[in-house]
Amino acid sequence: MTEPNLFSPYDLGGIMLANRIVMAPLTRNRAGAGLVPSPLAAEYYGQRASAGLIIAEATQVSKQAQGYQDTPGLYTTEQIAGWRKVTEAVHAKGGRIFVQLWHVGRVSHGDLHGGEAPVAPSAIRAETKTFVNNGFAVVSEPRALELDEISGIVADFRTAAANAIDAGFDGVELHGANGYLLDQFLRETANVRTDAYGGSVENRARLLLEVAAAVAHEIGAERTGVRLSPVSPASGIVPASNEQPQFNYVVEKLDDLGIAYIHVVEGATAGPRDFAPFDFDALRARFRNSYIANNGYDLDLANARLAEGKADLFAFGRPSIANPDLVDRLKTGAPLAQPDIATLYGGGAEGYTDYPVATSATQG
Ligand code: 8OZ
Repeated sequence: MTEPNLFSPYDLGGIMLANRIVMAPLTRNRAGAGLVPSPLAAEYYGQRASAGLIIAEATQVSKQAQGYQDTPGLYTTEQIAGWRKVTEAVHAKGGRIFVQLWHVGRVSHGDLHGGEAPVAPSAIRAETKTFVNNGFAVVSEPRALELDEISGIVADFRTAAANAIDAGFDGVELHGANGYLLDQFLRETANVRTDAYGGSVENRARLLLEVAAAVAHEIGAERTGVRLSPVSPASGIVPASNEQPQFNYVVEKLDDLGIAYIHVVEGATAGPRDFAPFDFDALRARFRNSYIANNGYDLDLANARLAEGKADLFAFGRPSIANPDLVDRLKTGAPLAQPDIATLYGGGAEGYTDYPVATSATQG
């Protein structure tokens, strides 16, 4: 038998994927009124259903979880109904789709919260901007979450995961990356708490692990994944000096929970892979289920890492935007289109559902 490659089927803990190519979660800021995914979202994800797995864009678990204008939610009946159209479009084409659940924490603006401060592990403002009122704005000063508020955040993730299954998703990915709430708790540069949720490797990991356990209990560990970005400076997070022991511990504990996968941004998100020293193989070695690798992969690097057993699945972000037929293009060697930066965030069909396939002969 020939060795598996990027185009070989894959058994993701009982969910059969047609290939090893994953559409990474991508924020597009096109939700409609009530932060409901629009009918265009169903068309957009349906067009990309030949990926082995789609991970739908970061989606709020609550109103408090929002940090940007027009990003979708999964906490109202209308949002669930909107997402159901998306999952039906993908499943009708034989695809599989998870959704990424997030709480942005401090990466937010008071204008999204009736003038109230966004919440964070500690009252430390991130050096970053967000997109609100049709423009970029410096994020607001956050307030530290009270200890008795934390169980409510865990419950919001659990409810949103149940809603995701109700909406027809095959599973959920918890956004533990890119400087958002769960990542903020992991970092001694954003979390200076002195209670059970800060002050040590174990304590900083507690919220992420409680959320993962609650979601795995609610929908099944085999339908639960977690995204991590150990050295990424995304959204103003400052990687600390202790990332390796912190993330080794997190992954050991996620392995104990038996979740389906970890999805690791290797290097700086959408930036250099060698941004900072970090042993990603040490995470892989600590995790028995699937490892989704992300950041700057091309076909050759992905196949090389697959052959070495360093990863099982490969998530492509920007290439998935401009190439609805990414799988075919990688297979045939057709050139990859580049996304139009001007239409990445917000707007309608332009730069969203109007990217063409390479040739009509390869349309599925
Ligand atoms: C780009 C713009 C807004 C949000 C991430 C969810 O970096 C995001 C995001 C990306 O994970």
